[in-house]
Amino acid sequence: MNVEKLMNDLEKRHPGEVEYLQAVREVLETIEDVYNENPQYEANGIIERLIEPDRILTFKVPWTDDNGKVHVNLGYRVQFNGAIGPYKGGLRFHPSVNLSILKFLGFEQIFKNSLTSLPMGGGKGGSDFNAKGRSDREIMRFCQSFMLELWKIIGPETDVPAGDIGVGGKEIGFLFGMYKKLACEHTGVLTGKGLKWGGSLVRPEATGFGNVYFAQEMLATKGETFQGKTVVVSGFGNVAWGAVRKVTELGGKVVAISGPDGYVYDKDGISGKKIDYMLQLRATNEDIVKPYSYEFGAEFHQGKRPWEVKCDVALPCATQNELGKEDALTLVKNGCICVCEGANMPCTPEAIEVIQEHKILFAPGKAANAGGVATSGLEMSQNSMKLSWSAKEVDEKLHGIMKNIHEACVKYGKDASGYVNYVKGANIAGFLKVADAMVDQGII
Ligand code: NDP
Ligand code: 2IT
Repeated sequence: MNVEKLMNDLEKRHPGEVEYLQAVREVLETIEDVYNENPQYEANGIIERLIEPDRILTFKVPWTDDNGKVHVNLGYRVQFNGAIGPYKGGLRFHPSVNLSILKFLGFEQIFKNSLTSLPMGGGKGGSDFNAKGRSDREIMRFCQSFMLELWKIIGPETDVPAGDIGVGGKEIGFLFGMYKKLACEHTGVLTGKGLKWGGSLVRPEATGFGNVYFAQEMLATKGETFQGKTVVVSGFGNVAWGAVRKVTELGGKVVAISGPDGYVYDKDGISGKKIDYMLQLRATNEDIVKPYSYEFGAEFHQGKRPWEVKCDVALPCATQNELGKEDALTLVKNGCICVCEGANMPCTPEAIEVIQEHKILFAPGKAANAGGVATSGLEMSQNSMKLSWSAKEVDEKLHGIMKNIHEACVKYGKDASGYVNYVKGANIAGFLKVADAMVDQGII
């Protein structure tokens, strides 16, 4: 494999798709040795086939607002790789959505889903729709219009979307309702469904819980636990909420959460009803975290990121490239011992370099946030069997999956000095299974 040639060719084909190119480069650089040691991969053109999606559906999404005005958004579904199972991955509704972002997310999803050990291929979709300030009826009409196109290429055995930024239980409900009407069937075509109509217990908190289970395993390699640790979390959405809950349960103290408007510093720790309040904040559709500060008398730092707060553990749970080199240097200076990504690709490559150089524990999202999609996989199993597991059963399975992913990262990522490069470990472990499946299935 010639990484530079592959990257040059990819960049020529897809100029300006920076997030996608960033995600591909990281994988190529870490799997290069394993790839070259297995000549069957080169012989089958595995990497050239893996870095391009199987197909992309692009469509327009016209909808009418409450005043009768017509709006047109763009909708996408990227079906990246289906070697080990139906395409699986979330839908993101956010004004910043474009093909580069969805391709980076779909590409990462291939390895993440492989790591879960469940039979799921990689995919992602979404729209540049902005829900901020929109009424529920407007969101409903948008979701219905979106599904009017999407339903043609999804199905419980072909492609199973779920939530991501801007898509939670409410949107999944509207999307499911429209799919059901169009397909005339009630199946597990989406995950993250309501508990009364096919959803799985623990799915809402699964990404955050899984992230903290993973961090717990990382800390254990150093003989550490969450007990008494100071933790900083970014974001205040689905992932952040679950992470804050689990850290608190394990005896840690979360002192900061953040939104696009800035961060909140609560020296007493975010626990109990303060965590419930995070859900209320999110549900307002305003996307600001500031109101937390007057509700609970905490400090609010306008326009700032939370990484300047001294902490033992950092959990970036908002969005891609939100933690840069300077932030990483600040974390190191303040004695942080573990950075565990809850979001997808929140740390820039330069930040990861700083963290790894200082031999601080670092886990990439594709390993450490896999609990969300893993529990989606468990929801699919329950839907297929037409039964529901208890919260305890799902949580135990989730916990077991996160421990296994950690083990796989250690197996493929530990270097001669004993330091675990989780980025390398996750990429290799995730890649091998998919690559072998592609070899078995022929060049198609
Ligand atoms: P939410 O929509 O609940 O929260 C996301 C938060 O990030 C919002 O506050 C949002 O604010 C902010 N945000 C989004 N895009 C940007 C941007 N470009 N710049 C600055 N802030 C931004 O999403 P989730 O909690 O579901 O997702 C958070 C992260 O976790 C994402 O990276 C997602 O891909 C990842 N993830 C989610 C999983 C899930 O099951 N939901 C599973 C695994 C990973 P605003 O809209 O104002 O920008
Ligand atoms: O990034 C992710 O893994 C998700 N948004 C969850 C995907 C899913 O299918 O549950």
